[in-house]
Amino acid sequence: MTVVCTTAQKKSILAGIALLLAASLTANSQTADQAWLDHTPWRSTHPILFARSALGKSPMELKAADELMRGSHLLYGIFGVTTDEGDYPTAVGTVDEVHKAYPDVPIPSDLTSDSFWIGTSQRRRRTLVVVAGGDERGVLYGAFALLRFIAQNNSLPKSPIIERPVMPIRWVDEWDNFDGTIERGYAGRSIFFEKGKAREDLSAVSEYARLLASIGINGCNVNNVNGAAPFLVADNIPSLARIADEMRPWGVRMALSVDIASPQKIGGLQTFDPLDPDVKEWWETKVGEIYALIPDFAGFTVKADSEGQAGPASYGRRPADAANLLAAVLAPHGGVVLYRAFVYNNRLDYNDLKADRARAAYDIFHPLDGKFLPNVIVQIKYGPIDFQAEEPVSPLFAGLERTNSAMEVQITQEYTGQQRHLVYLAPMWKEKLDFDLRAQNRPTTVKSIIEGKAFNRPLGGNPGSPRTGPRPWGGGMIGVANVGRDGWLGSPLALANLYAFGRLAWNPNLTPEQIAAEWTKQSIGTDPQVVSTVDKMLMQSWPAYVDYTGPLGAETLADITGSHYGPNIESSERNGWGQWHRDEANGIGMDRTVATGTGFAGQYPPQVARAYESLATTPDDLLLFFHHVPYTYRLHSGKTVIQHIYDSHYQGADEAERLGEEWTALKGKIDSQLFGDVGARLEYQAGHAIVWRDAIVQYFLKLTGIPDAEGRAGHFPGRLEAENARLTGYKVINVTPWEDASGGKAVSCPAVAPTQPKAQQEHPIDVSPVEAPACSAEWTYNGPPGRYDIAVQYFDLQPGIAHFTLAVNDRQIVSWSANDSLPSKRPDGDNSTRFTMRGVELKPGDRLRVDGVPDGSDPAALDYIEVDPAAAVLSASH
Ligand code: GCV
Repeated sequence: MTVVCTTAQKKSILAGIALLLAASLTANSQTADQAWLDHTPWRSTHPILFARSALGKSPMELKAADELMRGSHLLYGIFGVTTDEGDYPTAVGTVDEVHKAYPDVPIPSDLTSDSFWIGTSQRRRRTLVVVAGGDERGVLYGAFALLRFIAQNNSLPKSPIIERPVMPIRWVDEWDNFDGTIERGYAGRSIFFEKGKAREDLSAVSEYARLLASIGINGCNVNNVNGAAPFLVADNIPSLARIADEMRPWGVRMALSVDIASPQKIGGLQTFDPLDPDVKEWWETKVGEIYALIPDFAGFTVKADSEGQAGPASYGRRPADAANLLAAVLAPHGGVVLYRAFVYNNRLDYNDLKADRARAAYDIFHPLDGKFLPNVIVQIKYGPIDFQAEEPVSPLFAGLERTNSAMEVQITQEYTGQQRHLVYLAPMWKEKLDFDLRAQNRPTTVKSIIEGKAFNRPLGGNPGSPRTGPRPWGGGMIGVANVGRDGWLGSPLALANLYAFGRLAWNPNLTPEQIAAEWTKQSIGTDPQVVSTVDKMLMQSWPAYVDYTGPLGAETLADITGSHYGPNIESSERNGWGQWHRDEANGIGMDRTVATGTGFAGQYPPQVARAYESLATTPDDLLLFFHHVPYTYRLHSGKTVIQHIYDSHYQGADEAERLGEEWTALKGKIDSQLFGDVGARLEYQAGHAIVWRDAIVQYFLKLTGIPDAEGRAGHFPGRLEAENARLTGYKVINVTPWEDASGGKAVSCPAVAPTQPKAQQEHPIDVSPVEAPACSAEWTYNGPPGRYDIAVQYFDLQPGIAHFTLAVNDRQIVSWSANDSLPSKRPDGDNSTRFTMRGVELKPGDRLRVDGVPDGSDPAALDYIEVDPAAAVLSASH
């Protein structure tokens, strides 16, 4: 029902609004639950409030109408006004419904599924706002698009907006386990599962689906691609159906990862051979059980023959056999199979110079091109290795001309700082989407391939029709999100990545800058300085991360056998995982040329292959991915490889520090809680960038023996090593890997065994935390008098909260707790952390002392202190 306000009613509402606006000033401008939908209000401006009017009664249309109300009220900070009292009558419905109700409104009649038209129409001094969808999902997307517009512009669109997504598959994947843990999740526990079943309270699932709908995401695969078999046990399907029920009103279809060995693991069959008729029958029955409870079930994601997951290779079958088996049983129900091309041998021989993990996806899948059923989509990670911060586009995109393909990216920042580092990934994704593979010697960007355009694959061969609803299959984008209960992604600015993923999957022609601005205006504030600063920070963050962790496409230098987080340069080498960079005393890089190397470069179409084959035409940022060169090799930039390594790491650490400085300039302009929270994270990041810088620089200095032309590597003015201090209680330890500590050594305060009185030993009680004595490290300051920043580099281990104090001449000036949750249980680059006390007056002869009190298994380990001339930078916010 549309309620039209009388003038008197309007006046009273506006009077109420003034009061409510004032009240809203104290409202928190961002909570993680609402993310970008908890809009920053356009306070003190005339509000645009919608009146509720869904023309249809489908759940998605009702949600669309509700969202317009809720969103417009939030935008203007108006609470307590009933949703029927808006100024703007709205018509929210499908094309047919709008045509019927308002035949004169010129809506295009060929709107396809998921697409929408937004326009206004003048009716007797009032403005009718129309949101028309090609289908119900399109209506919902249109409502969110209208709010997005108002959130940015504080006005209604002047001319109609018409949009349609270019890719039908726009999914997020979650790697959630049934026990509530999440593989590579950095935001707490699962919103879906707990203790082997779906959670009782699934309200967070609905909230998440709402966020997904607001950016056009239409599918969510809820479980880990590893260990998926238990999810299909018959007793579990009803609880999965509850999850699907929560997402359905938001137009998000549920999908599941499946273990191809399920018929054997949970079905009692002797085999899971994809060509066995009993196996097919098992899957048919299972799929029937699923669709009986989840009628809009989207389909299966498959990880097979990869990293310990079973696969068709066990029976000498190929991925197409497994994919087609599942596709055939899903097809009658409208489901699809996302078969992951992430199939490789993780027991490669390091000594075999021809062995190359990067080759695997193309070697395995290219020969199968054209052999997949039309509702199979091959899901290809953007690069040939594994979500690296810097790697080339996978050549497989060009290697599947007769097969649907989708690009898989990671929103969860596994190799890119795990949400502890600000790294806005849209520029990297965009670079991949825009990469021109020159297939068939003509322009073929990756985006044109996954849209189905490049190889004329109109969504799996079925062009669909404007009136027949969603086309059932085709290419797309998949973002591994791994959201959890801690603010979805565990860090406020990381939400920009989830937002950007959805926007790029909807329209890969958007620019990362545009998306950053959209997100900032909706999430943080519309003040021009806020928008330009946050956008600049976002855009700087990926290059900075590459700079301080890089270099030159060598693949990650993080600990690849453990956390994938801190530096551990040799962890990639001499094992079967194939993430090698082959750094030796005389040279570095993987020779992937056809002429002398693994031949990977030859998997690209000829023009690109030629470019990567030659040193002369390989871009600097991928040099070491394709070539093994001496450290003295000169880059296109004119620098030698080794000098680039030094320079980029110093530059990267400076860039990381600048991110914090830029944020600091927003003080008073944004929500204070957000300001403090992000400020502390950026300070941590700047400190960890130094850990990265120093690890890589000292490692390559030692390996090559080539000095840094700028004289920085190996020289740390103001640094006082803990192992050289006057130690009380502390013992010197060797840190592993050695490059993770300054000079390879640190000091650790030995744990004291808990002591219990004899009587209690028979009936032990919990005596933790242990009253441990402090250890101390003391140095004498010998520099010139002045004001200094004193950085203390320590290792923050889990579990346990060690305590530190810094004293000058026995006067304690600050103390802090090592209470972060960082990976690794021993002191290393995962948990090396910097605390900086700013502006301390020092004179020669002053005694500087750090006391460390261990706690549990955190031995208050210390690497060094560094005394630097005071800089007016970040405020210490530990
Ligand atoms: C789910 C990387 C991750 C694994 C992940 C795998 C994949 O190797 O480290 O945790 O497994 O990718 O994408 O399947």
